[in-house]
Formats: sequence, C-alpha cells, structure tokens
Amino acid sequence: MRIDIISIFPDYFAPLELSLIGKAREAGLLDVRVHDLRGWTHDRHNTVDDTPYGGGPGMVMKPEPWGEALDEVVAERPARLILPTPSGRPFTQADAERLAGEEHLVFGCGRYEGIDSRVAVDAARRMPVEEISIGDYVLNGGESATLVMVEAITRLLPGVLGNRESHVQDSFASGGMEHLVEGPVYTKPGTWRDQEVPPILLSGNHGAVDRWRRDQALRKTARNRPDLIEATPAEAFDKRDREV
Ligand code: 6GU
Repeated sequence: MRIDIISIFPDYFAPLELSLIGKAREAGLLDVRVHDLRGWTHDRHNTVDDTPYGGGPGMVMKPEPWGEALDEVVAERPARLILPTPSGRPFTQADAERLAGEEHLVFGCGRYEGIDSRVAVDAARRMPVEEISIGDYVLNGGESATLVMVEAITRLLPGVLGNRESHVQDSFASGGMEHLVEGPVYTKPGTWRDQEVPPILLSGNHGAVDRWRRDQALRKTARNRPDLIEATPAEAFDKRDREV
C-alpha cells in the first residue's frame, strides 16, 4: 500500500517510523511519503492561509497550494483522498477494513479553520474524496487524526501485525464483533494479588472459551457502550447472546 500525507507539519509523522508501522515500511509492505504543503507555495513567506470570506475568526487554508499538491501526488497513480475534519463522517473499524483494501491513499491535513471548500470539490472531479472525523471533539488539525487512521488501516495489512494475523476477535471487527467491544484478557501468573484467572480459560475447551469470551464481550459492551447494543438489529445476536 502507498500512503501520501500532505501537511504543514511533516515532523508530526515521525512516529510512523516506529514499531509495527516502521517495520512494515522497512519490509516494503507499506510506502509512506510525507509532504510539506509549503513546497507548493510560490511567495516569499510560503503562505498557506488567508482570512475567511464572510468574516469571522481564524484563518482558512488557501486553495492553490492544495490544488498543486494533489495534482502532483496523484499524477503517477490513482488514489482515494481522505480529508480529516471534525465535520466529516465518523471513522469506524469498517472504514479501516475497507481502506486497507486500497492501493493508494492520500491524506490532506487541514489546519486553522479548515481548507477552502473548493479543494474537495475540485479533487472529486478526478478521484474519490472522503471527509472523515475520528470523533466528536475538535483537534487543532488533521495530523493526529491521520496518525490514528493510518494506524487503524495499516495494522490490517497482510504481514503487518507480526504474530496475530486474525483480526476477527478485535473490538468492532467484521465477522461477529461488529457490534461489540472485546472483553477482559489475562496472562500469567494464574493468581495475582488475590485474583484468580477465570478457570474456564485454563480448561482447554476452545468452544467453551469462545462462548465465554463472547459473553464477556456482550457484558462489557452493555456496560461501556449501551449505544452499540441499542443500535444493533436483534438478528445480529444469537439465542445465547440474548441470555447474557
Ligand atoms: Cl479528522 N480533524 C480535526 N481537526 N478535528 C477532529 C477530527 C479531525 N476528528 C475529530 N476532531
């Protein structure tokens, strides 16, 4: 997968050299290029923003550097453009799974009060464009949201997640967990500060362990995310689920 990131703070993306994403890049599974938007400015001060038409607080990102940046970054190969913004559609695990199937993603990180709205309209003339939010709160720019989405997407790429190649047990994962968060997990020692590991996990009965884990996921979801249970069609739960 190829990922291009356009930002006025390229240093923000140093963490993409670490850990699993860093290893995936070294292994050639992932090609990430970070670009400084100011490289597509032509004035002495490398201006990327201006005052908003209609008045109001803050500044808006000028369309011209964005237009040139996107033209260049997608010139070689077609791409899907992601514009992180608090006004976008909410990002979900289903989006991460879908976007992990793309060959080329471009993230355009806005700052200030956002990017001139004509940029998304113009880009949509030649590529799919999605405005995406990572949650109902406001960040200073799209950079940290892009880090979040890149991590959620790239950990699903074949070969990126080291020893755990199956994601079906992840919270929100398609294939049974889409309406649930994961329940509790345990490791050695079997007893710690008066707490025993639930004995069923030591039983060796994989069917019983799977059912217990699903029960625990249902209980944790009901406690922490009642909104998820509420929004789930009844058919998504089996008979045993409904007894929990
Ligand atoms: Cl994607 N960007 C910004 N600036 N703020 C956000 C966001 C994105 N998602 C939630 N808040």
